[in-house]
Amino acid sequence: MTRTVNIGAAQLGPISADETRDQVVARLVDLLRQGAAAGCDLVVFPELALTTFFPRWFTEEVDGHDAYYETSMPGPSTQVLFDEAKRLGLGFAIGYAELTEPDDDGSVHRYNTTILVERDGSVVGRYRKSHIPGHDNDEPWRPFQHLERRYFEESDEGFNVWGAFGGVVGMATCNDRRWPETYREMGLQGVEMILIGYNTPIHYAPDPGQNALQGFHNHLCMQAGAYQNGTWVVGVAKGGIEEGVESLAQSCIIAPSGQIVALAVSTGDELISAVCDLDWCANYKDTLFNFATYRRPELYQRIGSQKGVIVPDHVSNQP
Ligand code: ING
Repeated sequence: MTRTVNIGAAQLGPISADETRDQVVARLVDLLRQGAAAGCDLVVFPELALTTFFPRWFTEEVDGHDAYYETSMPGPSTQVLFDEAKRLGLGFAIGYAELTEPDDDGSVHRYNTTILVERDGSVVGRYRKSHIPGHDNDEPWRPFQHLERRYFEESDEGFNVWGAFGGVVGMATCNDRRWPETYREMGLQGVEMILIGYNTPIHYAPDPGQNALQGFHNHLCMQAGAYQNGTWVVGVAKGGIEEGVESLAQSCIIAPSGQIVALAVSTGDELISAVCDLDWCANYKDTLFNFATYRRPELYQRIGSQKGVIVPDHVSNQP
């Protein structure tokens, strides 16, 4: 019996700063219904799917954007999303800004979070973004800010996987997809589908030469991650021109072969879907990328210990 999951990637167009949660959730519900009509079991929403990408603006106080965070999930505005998904018999994954309850010392924590919700409405997985890009203070030379390092903490929880939708599901967020370790950490845990939401401005201020390559780099890293770990990868964008900043769309569903099997064609709200055969993963996990047989972990961390290897100054001999 082949294990298949019908996965929908629910790409979002721009979310303006003054769009209310209820207005955004109405768009998400519409995409859920499109997913149900397409026979989806699981619909994947982007990173920060409930609000505009607020780290593009500097606030003097770090809590200056707290109105864009969720203190509970589901919360007052998102309960309808959970209810509709359950009514439709759909699971979903959604990225949002998480503001934690105060610790005993009164401190709170801010994470760029994604949760995985099964078809019965239960939250079965939570991932907090590990690789936080950008900068942590105002840099006026930029046409817009990318202050994720001001508004989100780096999570120390690492990359985990969950048994759900008949397979092994992992999650990552945006910049995580550019790091090969992201996929391998989950590949070593037998992941069969990795869900990745992203908000990616086309303009990369530190090196504008990369602007024209944003689409290429986006698919390059996810296709490589899928192939080298024998897993499905679902990349879901919030794209289009949001508050004057053009962001990459090109949401896609990638097979364990590295092939793109579904691709968004717009920069707006768009659902793409594919019936994903999870048993296809074994074609790679059990052959080319049979880690137990062919992988050499004992070699990989010995930076510079090999004779004659010139180690650049910036690469230290990690303990
Ligand atoms: N965004 C971007 C990403 O990694 C970025 C940051 C933009 C990096 C452009 C490089 C080039 O896709 C998030 N949210 O991580």
